[in-house]
Amino acid sequence: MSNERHFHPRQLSVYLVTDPGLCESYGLERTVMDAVQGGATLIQLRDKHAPDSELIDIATRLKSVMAESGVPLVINDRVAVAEASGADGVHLGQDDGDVADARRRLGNTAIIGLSVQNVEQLHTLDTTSLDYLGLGPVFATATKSDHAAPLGFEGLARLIAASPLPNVAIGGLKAEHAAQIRQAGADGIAIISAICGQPDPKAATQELVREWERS
Ligand code: TZP
Ligand code: MG
Repeated sequence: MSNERHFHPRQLSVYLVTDPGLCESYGLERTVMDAVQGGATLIQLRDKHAPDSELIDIATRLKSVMAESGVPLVINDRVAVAEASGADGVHLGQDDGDVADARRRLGNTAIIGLSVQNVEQLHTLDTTSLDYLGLGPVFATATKSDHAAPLGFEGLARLIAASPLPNVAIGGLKAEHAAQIRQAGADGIAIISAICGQPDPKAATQELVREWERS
């Protein structure tokens, strides 16, 4: 097998971030599989509270049900969970440790993303270790209680213009925002509540994909 990096920005198009609370009623696995069938291009398993052992089990199961789809699974924050579950990579925040260390541990083919909230943070990027950036929040959102000041479309466009890497926008985004997010130059939209916790996550994903593709 090749050891080359092979991440493609198109994999960011419609990016589902899971939330244990919002996915609860419909079921996490079912939500993820419906989103994959609806056209989601990347899944991030995000759970700030579950112990590693539980997340490893969840991630291993998700990897197995997602195997045929070819859609990658990345783990929020925890490199050890990605290593132990065979997930495709990690998504780290500014305070989640060294991206170079994550690259060393996960290898060249892993997908590694980093959250960025402002232009200053772009100046400290380790671009050789990273595949993509998550930029946001675009809007205020109840899904992340401690989020930074919202960027709005203009702030997002400024951040993207200064960004040396493929990027996905996040924070309060819905299908109706797809066109403006794409116009701002993003490679994708990352979504929690407009998929997770919707009565029909597959239909919600299909609508996001449709709006993204036509804009
Ligand atoms: N990072 C910035 S905003 C956010 C994260 C994880 C939450 C996005 O959730 P939603 O429900 O799509 O606004
Ligand atoms: Mg984090």
